[in-house]
Amino acid sequence: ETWGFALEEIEGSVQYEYGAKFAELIKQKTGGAVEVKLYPYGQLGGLTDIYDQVQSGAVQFAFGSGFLGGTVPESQLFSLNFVLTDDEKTNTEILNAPEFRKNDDLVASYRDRGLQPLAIVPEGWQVWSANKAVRSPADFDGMAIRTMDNRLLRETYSAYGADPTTMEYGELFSGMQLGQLDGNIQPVFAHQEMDFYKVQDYLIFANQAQFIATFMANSDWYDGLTEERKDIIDDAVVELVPWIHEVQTRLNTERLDIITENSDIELVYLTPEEREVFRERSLPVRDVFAEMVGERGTRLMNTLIEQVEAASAGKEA
Ligand code: 6CS
Repeated sequence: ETWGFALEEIEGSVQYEYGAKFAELIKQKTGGAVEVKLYPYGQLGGLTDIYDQVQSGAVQFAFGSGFLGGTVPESQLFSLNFVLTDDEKTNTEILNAPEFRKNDDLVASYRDRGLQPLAIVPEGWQVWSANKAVRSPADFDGMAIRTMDNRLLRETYSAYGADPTTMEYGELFSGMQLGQLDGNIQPVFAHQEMDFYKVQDYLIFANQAQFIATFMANSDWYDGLTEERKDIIDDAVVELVPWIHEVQTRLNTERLDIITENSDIELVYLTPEEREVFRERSLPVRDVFAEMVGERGTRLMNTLIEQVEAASAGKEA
């Protein structure tokens, strides 16, 4: 038996590493009865084609991130800036605790669209790239920055003073090279493996948000699995939470070294005061989210905010 797993990223990426380890665990736990076949980005078309294929059951699993907003509007929750803590490990734990990962509102939002969410996978901080140093909203003025295709990101970057532009992942390199785009937003590993850093002069670390993807299955297919198989998948997903956190932090660190060794790109780290200006600008976008998704999605956002507050209080105590 073979299960197909569509990735939004190429070989060597965080999603690929996750997929490869998931395949290994599934093979082991099913005694070799199940092979998981990975389809890296590009093999099944563009990003939204991936979501169509998991919805139709052409593949059993997929990752969905920023472009998933058109399919599962509530998933734009993971595009909100300055909602999670400043600690990546804590965020990974909050998002994958049963209280959130198995939250009724979260699960229902995906299941309404034929999808079963299985895990929430942070892949590293979203880092800006540009041809100038950006430290304030004034620096973003007139900048065509590429965002993934969802309204929440467009509203966020408009609030930051930029001109958000959407473009498919695979077209970004030439978009920047040809000057159609002035800036981009990616985790470090992606700036490196997609060669984006070669056509940009600055990497700007604002720690405004992490890149977060949902690992999901076709819900009809999932419902038809035996309890034993569902447990096998759940066990693998739980094992992968700390594992992928280690992998993504290591990959992002190593890739930053590759970038700095192979280019003259300048690294800019925002000060707490500079970050605060963007944080304040991001707050009204929470209301945009609430208005877009209605009661259920708003309740989910509030649940997440409460869990973040509880985790932060716990750390301080
Ligand atoms: O920017 C994008 O479109 C893509 N970036 C990453 C790091 N993963 C998938 C996503 O679609």
